[in-house]
Amino acid sequence: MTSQFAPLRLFGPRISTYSRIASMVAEEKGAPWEIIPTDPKTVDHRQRHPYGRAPALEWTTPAGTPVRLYETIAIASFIDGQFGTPWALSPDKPLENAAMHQWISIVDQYMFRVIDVEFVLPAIVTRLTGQEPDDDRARKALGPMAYMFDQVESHLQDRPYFAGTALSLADIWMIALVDPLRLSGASLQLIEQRPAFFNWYERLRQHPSFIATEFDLSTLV
Ligand SMILES: N[C@@H](CCC(=O)N[C@@H](CS)C(=O)NCC(=O)O)C(=O)O
Repeated sequence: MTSQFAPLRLFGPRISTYSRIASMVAEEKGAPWEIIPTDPKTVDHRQRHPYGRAPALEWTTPAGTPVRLYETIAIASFIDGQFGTPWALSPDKPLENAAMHQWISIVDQYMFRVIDVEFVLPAIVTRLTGQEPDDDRARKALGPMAYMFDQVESHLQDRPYFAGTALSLADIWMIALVDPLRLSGASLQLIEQRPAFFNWYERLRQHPSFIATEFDLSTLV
């Protein structure tokens, strides 16, 4: 079926965690999307994102209004409000909405640096792309990761999703971040050892929007 909308154009590397988040939200809301493989550090990309990060969104509404956004929370909120059932991924109960924001902030402020920058890049992406791995650096990240996963485990003990009873933006933030950890035995073990987290991880990995946005980690821009 052809969509009545032009695709959302997401500029960033195909393997970027944050581009994955934006595309998963689009998929979840039934919005057409495409990744335009882009190096975020180029002068050209700074026209879209003054801080040189990915993704940036370009789109034109059916009424012809141009939409130019950067920062994933802004892009995801726009998509959630604009497409499908408005705000279906943002709970309206105050405490659930607060939990969603709390976990998005935890991923953005604490977990992304440790997991993506200190572990996935040196231990996993290097191997997939034929570069020299930095296993000493990655090993140092395992302790902080275990601590962070203890917080996740404790939170998921009595709720199936991060915001409560239903999928929200927070689950999408988290699964996009932790998905690559399955490619290293040491990091996968940290998830498998935590039953509530592992149960959530297995459920999310079966989710249609997760499957539809899977990419080959070895294909860098
Ligand atoms: N605060 C930004 C963070 C986005 C971000 O860090 N993206 C990564 C790719 S996953 C990036 O652009 N990295 C390039 C760099 O840090 O130089 C957002 O929420 O969109």
